[in-house]
Amino acid sequence: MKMTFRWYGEKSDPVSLQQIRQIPGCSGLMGFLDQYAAGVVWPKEVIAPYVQQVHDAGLEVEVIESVNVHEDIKMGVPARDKWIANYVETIENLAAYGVKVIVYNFMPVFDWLRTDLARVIEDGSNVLYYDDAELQGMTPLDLVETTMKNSKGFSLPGWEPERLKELERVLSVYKDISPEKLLENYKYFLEGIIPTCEKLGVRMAVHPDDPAWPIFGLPRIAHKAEHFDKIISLVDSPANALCLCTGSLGSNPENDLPSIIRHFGEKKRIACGHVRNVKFLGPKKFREASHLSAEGSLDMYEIMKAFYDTGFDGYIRPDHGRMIWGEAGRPGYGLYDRALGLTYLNGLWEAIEKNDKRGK
Ligand SMILES: [Mn+2]
Repeated sequence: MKMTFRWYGEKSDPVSLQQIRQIPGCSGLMGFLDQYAAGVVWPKEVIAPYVQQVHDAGLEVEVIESVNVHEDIKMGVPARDKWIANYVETIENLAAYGVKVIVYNFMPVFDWLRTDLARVIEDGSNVLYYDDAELQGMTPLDLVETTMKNSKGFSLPGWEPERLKELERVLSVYKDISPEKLLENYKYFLEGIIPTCEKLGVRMAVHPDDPAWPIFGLPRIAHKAEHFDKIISLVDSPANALCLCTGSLGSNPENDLPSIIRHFGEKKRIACGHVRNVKFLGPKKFREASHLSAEGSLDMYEIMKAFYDTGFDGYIRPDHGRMIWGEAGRPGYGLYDRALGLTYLNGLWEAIEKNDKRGK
């Protein structure tokens, strides 16, 4: 297992590479180039200096996140072939600089979603928060405006302004797209990219829907074990893998994380993990928490043990943290609480590994 840390790049992340380098037991990044809209080819001329900069800081960058899938691909319209060709080119360009895992999602229109980006909790810190009841009175456009207003000037992955221009038109197209149809479009996309991944030794890692249920009546097909069984069989290849995000899947208490990890871990279809905790507050209502088991609703020991027991040798990173110690930063992506989370997860792993090697 390699422990990593998400970084948004020099221009849009207040956290520096040197700070990340100083977190004990962190081997590298899950990196990101945020200047590109979905569908645009990530050029080698930009990837090369980015990777060099990370290496110069003493870190690896074998995972890249948020290579977003163009809406035309998800909607299955004829223009998708062009976007798939672009996607293939981005995979080739990333692979040329040592990238081994690409994280993406197949959520229509909306990426991850919260109704409050800075909910103050008992310890005085603030966290991301979701209450489905609050969403009921909102239109998708209301939600976008609120999220933009509360993002403190940082762009949020999946909420890039250029993606929002055509929001209403796109929402109306999705009225005629069933989950089955979306899955067909997904298969078409995978058939277009997986042969290249296999050739280059790259694994695609699909991120679960977040939260783990449909929103605004849009089809969503990646938020429970049965969904991922279907997804990995669309194209049956080790390159068609999962990014097991415990916080996203864990937003629904019906998702038993350790058993889901064991199920897909045994099939060797988990390429990477985002590991964090959430605290259930009611039906379709949760807030985020520190990584510690005791402070949320998920059992982080059992989660890490499931990874360990299935021989997981991919990448893990802490995920969203609280905003603590007066830090100002991108909601969920401050340095401090994620660094605490990382060392905690490393501590769990060390204990699990040593116990195992002693035959306990
Ligand atoms: Mn995640």
